[in-house]
Amino acid sequence: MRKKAIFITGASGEVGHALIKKLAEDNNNLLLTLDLHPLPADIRHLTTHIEGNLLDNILLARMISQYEIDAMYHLAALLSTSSEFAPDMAHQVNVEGTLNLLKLAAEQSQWRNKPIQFIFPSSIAIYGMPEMEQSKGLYQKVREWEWNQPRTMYGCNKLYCEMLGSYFSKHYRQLAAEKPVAVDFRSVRFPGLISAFTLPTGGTSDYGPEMLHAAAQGKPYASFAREDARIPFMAMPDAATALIQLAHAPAERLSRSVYNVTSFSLSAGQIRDRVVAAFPDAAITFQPDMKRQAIIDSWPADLDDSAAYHDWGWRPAYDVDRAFDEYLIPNIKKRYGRG
Ligand code: AKB
Repeated sequence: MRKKAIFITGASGEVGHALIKKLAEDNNNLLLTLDLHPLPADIRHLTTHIEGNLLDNILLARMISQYEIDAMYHLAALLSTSSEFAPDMAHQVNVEGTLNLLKLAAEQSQWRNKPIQFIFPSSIAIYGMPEMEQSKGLYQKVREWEWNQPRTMYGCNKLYCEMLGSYFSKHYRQLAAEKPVAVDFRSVRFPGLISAFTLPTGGTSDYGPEMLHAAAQGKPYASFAREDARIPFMAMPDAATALIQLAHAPAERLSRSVYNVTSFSLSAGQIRDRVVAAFPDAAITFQPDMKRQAIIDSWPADLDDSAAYHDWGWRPAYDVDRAFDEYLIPNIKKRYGRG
């Protein structure tokens, strides 16, 4: 008899860390995780972990022979800066990996005559605003269907996979004699994420969390983003909540397959001010990398997440004050022994 499980890819990453903790709060959830890397020690006991590649079909087949997967949270991805340095690999991981899992979810939905849930984190990187002064300044809160012209490999990968997911949930095998049971694909577009417990690698919104963690460790930090660079952000616990809340939303309430979610919009200078207020000895300077800055400039200053609010009651628990004063600063101080 196969064991029922919730499957999480990219489990060793930042979102995986927060999501595993949150899902494990419910004892009924049996978690099965996959990543190229081992899990951080503090969450190892919460899940059955497989170290492996999501492009390894033999490994996936073996997994399916042992587990009945009800939901997949497909987090594995190369982030935006890393993807620019390794675009072929980004396409393999971000697109081929997703397609592989969508096919698996479709096959399992058919076998079990029941839609498998496929929860997919997308990103503000799917937006691309060509002329910062003319578009980013004018269009503050961007809606889901606007400015879908990414300028990064990662943004292209995410946008295409949103479309693939939607295709698998609506039209996959549409010409077959009998249309098979479809995958239940749902996606959120995340802003930059900030965690008190983990640091991102290879993203372009990393200057926010890097600034904060460096200051807490008493290390100087030179931001690769300009002081006035502005994008939306969200505290990591809200990212895990958004994924789970969307997974639990009744299907009939959902008017879209992809939703913006966000919390607060800050410039790099405003993040610096909050960091300095908490760590007065912080040595933060701005030494913009114009190439990475151009990517930041192409992302919207803020997101309109009203569709998520209307359809499934999305509201971040952490606005900017709660995020810094109640979650980030106290936990980071504890983490680095700063009082
Ligand atoms: C990145 O910077 O690549 C990510 C993202 C915005 O999706 N944090």
